[in-house]
Amino acid sequence: LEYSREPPRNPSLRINAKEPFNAEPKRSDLISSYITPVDLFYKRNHGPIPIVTDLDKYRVTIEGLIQNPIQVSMDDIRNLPKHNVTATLQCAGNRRTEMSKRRKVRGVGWDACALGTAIWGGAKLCDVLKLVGLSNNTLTTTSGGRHVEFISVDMCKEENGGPYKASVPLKQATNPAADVLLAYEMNGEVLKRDHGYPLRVIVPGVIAARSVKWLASIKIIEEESQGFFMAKDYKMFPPTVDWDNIVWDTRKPQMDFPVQSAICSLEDVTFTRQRKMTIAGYAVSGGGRGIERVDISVDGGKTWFEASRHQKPGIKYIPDEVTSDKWAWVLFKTVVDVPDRMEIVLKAVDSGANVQPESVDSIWNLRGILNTSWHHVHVFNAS
Ligand code: MTE
Ligand code: MO
Repeated sequence: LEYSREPPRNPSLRINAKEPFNAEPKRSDLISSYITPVDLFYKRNHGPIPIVTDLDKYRVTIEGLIQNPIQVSMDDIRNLPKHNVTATLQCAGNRRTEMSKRRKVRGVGWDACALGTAIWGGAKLCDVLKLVGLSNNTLTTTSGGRHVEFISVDMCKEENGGPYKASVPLKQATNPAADVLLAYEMNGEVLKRDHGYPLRVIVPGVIAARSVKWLASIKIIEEESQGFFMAKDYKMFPPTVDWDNIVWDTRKPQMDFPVQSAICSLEDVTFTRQRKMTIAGYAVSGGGRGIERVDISVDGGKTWFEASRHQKPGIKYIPDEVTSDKWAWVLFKTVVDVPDRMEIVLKAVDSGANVQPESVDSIWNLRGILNTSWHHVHVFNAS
């Protein structure tokens, strides 16, 4: 695979793997704004970044278990109603490094910044699928299609040089309220190559592995995509399953991500000379479940208080309101006194009253996905 034509990147990113390029922003950079600037948005790839040069010739094929397959151009997509959806994308591997410290897992190591929030602009997939005669909220096509597969143009080692693939249920793809997009803009700008230029899928509330970049075709299929990243990766196994006894078919592909939070104003071990300190970070949950509460402890988890949280100014959480921030994180902040030493612990609660698990042990899995355990930071006062 050829890595000589990669796009320019912000040098402040922390590189976790060079080829394919995998990088995340510094913790303090991640929470410096509610909307993550494109150059600071984490980048997660499985091959070289494709180059699409001739937009006039670019077509997305829509085929499979439907009556009339078609090809749509970029103009066709732009002519559909445009929607802006504020959504947090989170890699399932976020906080993997921490999980691996407990017991070794396989995969690219990530700190706590393999996520970001952007305003994605594009057409709703449900509107695109109307072009092939599928109406909203379709469960199955007349020829038995129940899933929508997205196929890219990039080349991945895991697919033996073939393209990256993933799928979502047809019911979700044709549901206007699910806000699944074919996005051509990120934060009001033309999508950058790193993030899927010219067109990518955005599946809000779902692990970002399903938001396929550099979209080439859409296929209506019977069962979930058999692509590597659906069938042999990104599945949540119990701690007892290891590489010698794994049976991939026994689990469903992971879709929604669970409630997550992390402290980003501090490193895991922090030395300070100050008497007051800001604790700030993010909390986010999948499936459109908003954040209900962010709990902080400064005594290792014995006592807790609630941190103030803020969403995008002017936006309130309105259930079922398409343009609300139900797909996006909240940022939180609190100021505390600093004793000689303290152990800060963080956990969030979502609108479904789901709470993060206390320790990594109960959720450890061999691929190191979905580490949502309580985040701990140790502070030592050197004054
Ligand atoms: N789409 C393609 N075509 N190729 C990829 O390697 N990686 C997936 C997803 N879509 C991937 C892809 C994964 S695992 C993640 S976490 C997100 O893209 C990362 O999106 P980003 O690089 O825009 O942050
Ligand atoms: Mo990912």
